[in-house]
Amino acid sequence: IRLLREVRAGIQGDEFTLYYQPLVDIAEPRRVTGLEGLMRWRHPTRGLLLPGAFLAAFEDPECSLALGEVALDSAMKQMREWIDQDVPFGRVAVNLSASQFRTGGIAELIMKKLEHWRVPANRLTVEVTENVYMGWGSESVSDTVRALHQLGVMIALDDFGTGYASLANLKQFPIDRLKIDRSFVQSRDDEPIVKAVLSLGSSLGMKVVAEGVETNDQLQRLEFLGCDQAQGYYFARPMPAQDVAGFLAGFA
Ligand code: G
Ligand code: G
Ligand code: MN
Ligand code: NA
Repeated sequence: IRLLREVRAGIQGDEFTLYYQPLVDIAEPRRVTGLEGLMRWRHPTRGLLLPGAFLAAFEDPECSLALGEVALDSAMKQMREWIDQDVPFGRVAVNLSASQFRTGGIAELIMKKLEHWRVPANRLTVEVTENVYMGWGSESVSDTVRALHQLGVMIALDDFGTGYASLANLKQFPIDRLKIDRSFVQSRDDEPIVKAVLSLGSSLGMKVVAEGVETNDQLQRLEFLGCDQAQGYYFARPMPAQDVAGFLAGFA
């Protein structure tokens, strides 16, 4: 409760910002196809905080909405700047929690902000976890996902394999990308799971992203298995926006 109060004050004080981590095509040429925006809190006394320190705020109805707006605004403002400067960032993915998604009007909010920042919808990806899909019996959530998808916003299913999505859900809703949770990517014992997700993705026409790739060895395996994209410390840690243009220029 104290946390929520501090988060609200931090939003007022402009203390929240996005860091960006690249997503890379595994097949040659290894291009950066997009960035995931990850929230950071420049806390006045505790330094730079990761979402783990304020996860509860993403599930509080009021705070989560405000944080979602911060994330969408800062991502789109940044995309506008990069577009104007010809920075080849591809797309930017914004994470939305179940709570942010359940609150009605998120599709309208996103449309409004795309218009305001003059960012084409196909530059935006929305990442949702499987928990969002628990509400997918409910009309509003599926309508929202469909509306976004129809606009051209890409829908990515985050942390895939760790949550509650049923295979029926997967087929029923317009999901463009599956992101394999890093726990599976990093454990050699879990390679059968990685293979299963890749085969599921390929039969359902979804590209698959491996998260948490830290070593060349992991990358080689993923390439051999036919995984589409990778994200992880092997390529880059999440970085502040001002480092992105330099990173992209040096990436080859
Ligand atoms: O760096 P990392 O610690 O950034 O992120 C930890 C977790 O927090 C991840 O599961 C990520 O999806 C989540 N997360 C990061 N930024 C946001 C955000 O802006 N909104 C929501 N809802 N979750 C986020
Ligand atoms: O949205 P999601 O749950 O996928 O959040 C990604 C989280 O994973 C963030 O906390 C991010 O900082 C973290 N992350 C990204 N790449 C790596 C990696 O290579 N290794 C580890 N351990 N964590 C990573
Ligand atoms: Mn994510
Ligand atoms: Na993830």
